Amino acid sequence: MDKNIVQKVLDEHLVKGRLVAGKEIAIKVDDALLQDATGTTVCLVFEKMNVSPVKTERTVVFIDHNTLQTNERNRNDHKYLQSIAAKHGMMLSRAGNGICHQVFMERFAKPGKTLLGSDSHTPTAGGVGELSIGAGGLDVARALAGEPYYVTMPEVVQVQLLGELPAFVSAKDIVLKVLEILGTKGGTGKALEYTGEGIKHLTVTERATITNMGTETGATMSIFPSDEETLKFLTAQDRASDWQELKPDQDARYDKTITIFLNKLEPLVACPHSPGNIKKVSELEGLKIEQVMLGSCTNSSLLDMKKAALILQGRKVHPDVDLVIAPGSKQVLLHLTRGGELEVFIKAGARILECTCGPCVGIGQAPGSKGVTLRTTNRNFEKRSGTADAEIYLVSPETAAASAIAGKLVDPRRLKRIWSKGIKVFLPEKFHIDDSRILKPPKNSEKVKIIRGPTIVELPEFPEMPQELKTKVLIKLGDKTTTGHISPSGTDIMALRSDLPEIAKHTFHKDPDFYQRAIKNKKKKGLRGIVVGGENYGEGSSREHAALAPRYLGIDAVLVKSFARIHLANLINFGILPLEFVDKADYDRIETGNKIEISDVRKLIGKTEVLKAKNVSKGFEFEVKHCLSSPRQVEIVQAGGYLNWMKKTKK
Ligand code: MIC
Ligand code: SF4
Repeated sequence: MDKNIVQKVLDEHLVKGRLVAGKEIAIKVDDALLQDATGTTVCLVFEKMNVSPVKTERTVVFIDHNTLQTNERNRNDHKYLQSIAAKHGMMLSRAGNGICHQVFMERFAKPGKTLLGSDSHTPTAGGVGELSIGAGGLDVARALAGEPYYVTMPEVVQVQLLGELPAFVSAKDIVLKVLEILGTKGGTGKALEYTGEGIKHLTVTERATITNMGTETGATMSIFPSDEETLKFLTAQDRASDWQELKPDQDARYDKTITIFLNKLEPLVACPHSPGNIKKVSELEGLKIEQVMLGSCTNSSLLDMKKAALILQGRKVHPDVDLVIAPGSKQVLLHLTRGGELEVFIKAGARILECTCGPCVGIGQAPGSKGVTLRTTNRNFEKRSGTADAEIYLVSPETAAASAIAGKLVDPRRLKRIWSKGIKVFLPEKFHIDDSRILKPPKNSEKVKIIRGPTIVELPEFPEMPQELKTKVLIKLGDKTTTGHISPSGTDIMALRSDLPEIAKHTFHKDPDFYQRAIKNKKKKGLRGIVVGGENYGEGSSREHAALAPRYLGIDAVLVKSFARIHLANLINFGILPLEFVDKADYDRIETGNKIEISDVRKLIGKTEVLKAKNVSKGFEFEVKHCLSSPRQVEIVQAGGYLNWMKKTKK
């Protein structure tokens, strides 16, 4: 049978199951990516598995998120990660070397391989043709221990790109169009495979912008073919030998096709507070802005930076605007230095930041109250910038640069007055290669001592699932609750990722009483907690603290209208029962404080999907279904989480 790219790569890596959409499969993981904010938990879990060295072919730990070091915590994490990487055979990219997805694309991604990363934007490497998936830290730890990755076989959606982009419309606008079509839920359970003659006009880094932000549709992965362009990029990175051709067979079938006519696209913008809230830039022109940020794993490549530099050349950033620029990697920064673009930025009045995630996730450069910030990043969730009432608009580098000069949102096509055919920038035939900030594990790893500062706290043990579910609704949330709502980002709180008791205090931070309420409930004998939510609960980041912290606070179940993929896996891995309403109207009949019970739940989840729940406080019964899609997942939740299950099954 003729296969598409997703089927080809998965078939080659299949360990269990059949490639039937909706069914659980297990695949071999070739490469793994960790970043510091999620990586400490990956490593704490990995240590409990008693395996060494890691079994993946190539594993890279990146220090790119928590790098402000406003107290000892960040640096303690870095030292722990550096020593544990050396101990167990992982590479480590030091702070300042670049953002994980950008550096992985430059120096590691290989067409046809599989990559699992403890960061939701891991699919970025799909721009090079590596089949890459973002996952919770526990799943990544298991991959390091040599276990296959279990995932639901996605439907494969062909995204056909036809024609060529008009002047001043860019790859970011393509993926914003995909978001307009699919929304932030439409990609759930799907893989987005890009095809069509329009692809050949896109460089690898432009493709990576598209695969990066496919995550915002909820898609499991996004992937491009590996072709001449890919070979050109890998050759320029001195990695031509990593290339292999990867394309769909002639009569490959897809579950669905989306066609985008590139010639018809125009600059788009994702408005607050969702990446799916897409409008045309031309409709919003004139919106006053106070900050522009160029960077993040979506748009920090050399190509993006060069385009912005060309627009800014000889011009000044508007006096009311802060333009902050974070190049994606040291490699990018070096080229900007040599090519003179850095000077252009400085003369234009930009503020140059370190090559890290930074403002993208609220680590520095928070806007003022009600501030409007225009960013080339991928997420604009409420509060993500660090300012509660700020508004983030997501745009292309062209729109960002043109607007920084104007002091308001402008359609970059206005620049056709200067460049009638648009701007063209070229990538070097050979990139400057310097991997000296990527540390390789030493040969004598037995001598390496793991540096465990006092802020690196062991994970606690969790109890098994009780026979009966007896819970109180500790919080009721609406649609699109992101993992950021559950466990926030930003400098102060992300610094607590290796200290569960501390970070747990910030769970559901919008409700300042939540923590105390949960602690009080936890002390009551025989009563546990339940969280009630709406559609796409847990969208956004892969951070497992959004499951781990509620678990620590005595939450046994989460009952929602629907779940986002990675968060659902995290709940199961940490032993929280994921439940969905059978009739979504029942959501309206439940309030915070209600007591919800399910009799004999532990036994029943192994027998039936639909369960009878009782709202004891209001005296009615309703149906829920559990979201455990295999006997293995049932056993994991019954055991109280993967680590308990592992101990039981490996005895
Ligand atoms: C994000 O973009 O939200 C993050 C920060 O990179 C997260 C990971 C984390 O929370 O540490 C992600 O995308 O998974
Ligand atoms: Fe870093 Fe932002 Fe990319 Fe997350 S989305 S990896 S915070 S740059």
